[in-house]
Amino acid sequence: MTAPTLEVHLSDAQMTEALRWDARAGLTASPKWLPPKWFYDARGSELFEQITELPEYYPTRTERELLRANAADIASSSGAEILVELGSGSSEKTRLLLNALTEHGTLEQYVPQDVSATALQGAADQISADFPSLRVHGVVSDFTDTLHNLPSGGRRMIAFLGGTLGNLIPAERKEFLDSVYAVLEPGEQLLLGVGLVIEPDVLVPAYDDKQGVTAEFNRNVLSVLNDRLDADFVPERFRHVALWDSDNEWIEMRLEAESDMTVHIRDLDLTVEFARHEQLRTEISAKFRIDGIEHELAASGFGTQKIWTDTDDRFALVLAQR
Ligand code: AVJ
Repeated sequence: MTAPTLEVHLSDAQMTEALRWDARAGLTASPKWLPPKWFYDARGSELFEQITELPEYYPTRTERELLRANAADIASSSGAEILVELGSGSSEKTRLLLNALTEHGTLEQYVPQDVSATALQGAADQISADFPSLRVHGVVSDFTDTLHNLPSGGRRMIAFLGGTLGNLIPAERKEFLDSVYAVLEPGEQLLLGVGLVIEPDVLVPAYDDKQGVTAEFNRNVLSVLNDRLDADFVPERFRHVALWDSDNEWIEMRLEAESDMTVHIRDLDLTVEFARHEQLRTEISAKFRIDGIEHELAASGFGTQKIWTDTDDRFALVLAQR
């Protein structure tokens, strides 16, 4: 086995700089917002792993079952030599794909990418140990600006699983799909995992679990600001809110101030006032319809090769080709 290599495009300093920019923009806006990528420090990544095991959070296990049932089919529809995975996190579900692609005999290299260096290092080490013939090269970066540094020298498939595409608003999704299309060669592929529009009484509890793990995950973004920007948020004074926006067909997570509050973001020299019950938007998680996602892919030039869905139509794997 060769040890995995790790490439860091997002230094700690760049990360802080990006956070400074986002925090200033989002916390001085009305309504206030923060981008979801800041959930994932070591603690946040750990909390997300806990979320994936909650009874209410169906996406991870549904996608895992879809991958398990269809990995061989995906592998034979692909023939990829390099698997690039955006937002790979723990790479747990990817093993199913890696198994099928190595059995299929084509795969040579796995390139997991994530914003969380700790999650990535752990995943890269484990995958390397379990797939000794595979070259593993991890990339620490923001997926929206990683695409320029993609490895080449083999037929590539970019996997973007877990429904993370839904964290982008439609204009950002268009920009993202355009740039994926631009870096791929004709015949190369994109494998998307997307949550589908389902009944709100299944959807909402997935983002508002009984044990309160999602609430803690949500509030963790405030601890990230405290740690990185020397802010003085008291996370426990914010209530977790998850709601289904039926017009936009997305889940929105917010943090609601329980009382009037003054917060200092010392590294930004910024004082932020919260009125009692004021809400800060921390994430959107859009859900898709099959014709909608095909349409978005086509608008960026992709052809849809194949779609797999679970029996309850809660989640879809979509294989698209440039
Ligand atoms: C990792 C972005 C796919 O949107 O379902 C889980 C993140 N947020 N619970 C999602 C999340 C709240 C998750 N993604």
